[in-house]
Amino acid sequence: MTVATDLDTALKIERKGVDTRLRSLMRETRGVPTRLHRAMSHSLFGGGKRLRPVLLLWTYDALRTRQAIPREAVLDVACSLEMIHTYSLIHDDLPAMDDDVLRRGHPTCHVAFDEATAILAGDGLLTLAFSVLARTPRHGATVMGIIADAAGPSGMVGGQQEDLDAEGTKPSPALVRRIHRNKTASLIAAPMRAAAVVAGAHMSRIEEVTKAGLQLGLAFQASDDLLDVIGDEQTLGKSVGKDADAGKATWVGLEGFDKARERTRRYGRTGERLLTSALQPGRAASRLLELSRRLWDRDR
Ligand code: GRG
Repeated sequence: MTVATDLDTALKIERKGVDTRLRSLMRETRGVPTRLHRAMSHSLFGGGKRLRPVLLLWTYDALRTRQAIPREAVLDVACSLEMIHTYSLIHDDLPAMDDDVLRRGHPTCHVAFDEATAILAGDGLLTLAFSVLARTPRHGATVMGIIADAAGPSGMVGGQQEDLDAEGTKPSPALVRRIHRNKTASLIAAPMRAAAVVAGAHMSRIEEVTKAGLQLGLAFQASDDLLDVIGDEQTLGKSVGKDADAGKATWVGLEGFDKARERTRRYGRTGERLLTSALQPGRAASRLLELSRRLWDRDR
C-alpha cells in the first residue's frame, strides 16, 4: 500500500486545476471535426501525471517577483506544455515509431481511432498549444520561442530522430546523453525556463533554473529507462520491457542496471543542487525541490 504524502495531495490539487483548464481550452475550440476533437481528448484526458505543467507552475510560484504575470495566464502556458507533451506521446506510439498499444492505462490513440486520425490529433494538439501560448501577456513571443526550440528539430523532434537512428546500434555515451537531452530533458527544462521568464526573474536566475532543469530532465529519462526494466505495467499505464527488445539507446543497455541507477541519482542530485542554489528558501521552494526529486525517484 502506498501512503499519500503532502506532496501527493498538493500534486493532486494542482493536477485538478490543470485538467479543469485543459477541458475549458478544449471546449473553447471552434469548428474542430467531432472525431478529431474526440481523438485529441482521448489522449489529453487519458490520465497523465501532468509533471510538466506542475513543474512550470511551481517554478513560477518559487520565483515570482513583482513583475510576474498573473497565475491564470501561467496556467494556460502550463496547459500548452501538456498539449505538446501529449502530441509527442501520440506520435511516439504510432506503428512507424514505437508501435505501442497502451498509454496512460488506455489504448493508444491510433488503436482507439485510426492511424491517420492519431497523426492529426497530435498535429492538432501541437498547433493548438501555440495558439494558446500566443495569448500569454507580455512574454508571448519569448515563451513561444523557448517552447518551440525545446519541442522542435533542435530539441525533442531531433532527439526522436536520433533515437530512431540509434536503434540496434551501440551508441557512444555522448550520443546517449544528447538523445536524452533533446528527446526528454529539453521539455523538462523548457517549462522551468518559461516559468522563470513569466515570474519576472533576473536573467542569471533564468539560466540557473534552465541548467537545473536539464539535469533533472536527464535524471527523468534515465529513471524512465530503469522503470522499463523494473516497473509495473499497471502502475505505469504503458508497456514495459520494450527498450531492450528495440535496441534503444539507454544507460541500462550501455552500462548495466546498477551503473545506470547510480547515474540517475547523480543527474538528479546535481539538478537538485543547482535548483537549491537558484531559489530563495521558503515553502514554494521546498515544494518545488520535493517535486524535482519525484521526477527521478519514482515508481510511475
Ligand atoms: C514523436 C516528436 C516525437 C517525440 C517523442 C516524448 C517522446 C518523444 C517519446 C516518448 C517515449 C519516452 C518513453 C520518452 C521518455 C520520457 C517520457 C517523455 C516519458 C513520458 O512522460 P511522463 O512519464 O508521461 O510524464 P505522462 O503520461 O505521465 O504524461
